[in-house]
Amino acid sequence: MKLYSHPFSTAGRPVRLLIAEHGIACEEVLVDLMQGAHHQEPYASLNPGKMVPLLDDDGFRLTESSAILKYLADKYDLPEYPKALQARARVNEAMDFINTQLYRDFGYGLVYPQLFPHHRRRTDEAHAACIEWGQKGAQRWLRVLNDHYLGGGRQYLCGDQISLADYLGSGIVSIGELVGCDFSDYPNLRAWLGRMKQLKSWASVNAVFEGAVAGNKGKEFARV
Ligand SMILES: N[C@@H](CCC(=O)N[C@@H](CS)C(=O)NCC(=O)O)C(=O)O
Repeated sequence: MKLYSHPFSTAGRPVRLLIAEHGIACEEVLVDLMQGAHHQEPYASLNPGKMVPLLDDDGFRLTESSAILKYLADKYDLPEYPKALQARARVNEAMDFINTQLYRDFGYGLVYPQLFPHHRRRTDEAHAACIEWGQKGAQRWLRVLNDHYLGGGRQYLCGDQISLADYLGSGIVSIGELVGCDFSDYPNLRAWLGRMKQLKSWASVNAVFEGAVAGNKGKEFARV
């Protein structure tokens, strides 16, 4: 089995974390996003969407981090994706919430436009409006995570057991650290992220990402 990804990738880090935590035999293939390798052959033909991650399980190719996490959990019978109907529905619910509501405003509205030149809007006004919109939306969705998903003393997004939603969620929430978010307004979320960072593989999986966080320290950004 091969995982095509990049160590910095928001969508790749949750998959790499799950693989590392469970010691799943999987070769990591670097797709050098910084050099545009995802737009070139041979990768462009493997994934017409030209994004990472991509899992190749003996010729069965799968994109979308959420689908890859679920596939691995089913294949290796991992407890992070419960089989009971309603428990599984809760995990799916949280993953969809994170991947749509939260990621859209937090990642694509607030964080990425401040970091990546190709996310810059055409005019300064349009750019500022995008960031303001993303910031407001992100605050709303982070509040839901903090008060609802992680309210009532819950340790993880779907209760007291870690699930795939925590893997996906910690990959996406942590991108706020690239623009200096410390999540002090969201104490349950902050504690949960700290809990995820205690996983034995977090540091090794996220080393490149944490390097980028350190490199942005002290810079001015709009944050939540
Ligand atoms: N919905 C996809 C998103 C994948 C994605 O956004 N990948 C980014 C890296 S985190 C990428 O490949 N970006 C390349 C580009 O934007 O050109 C998933 O969850 O797998």
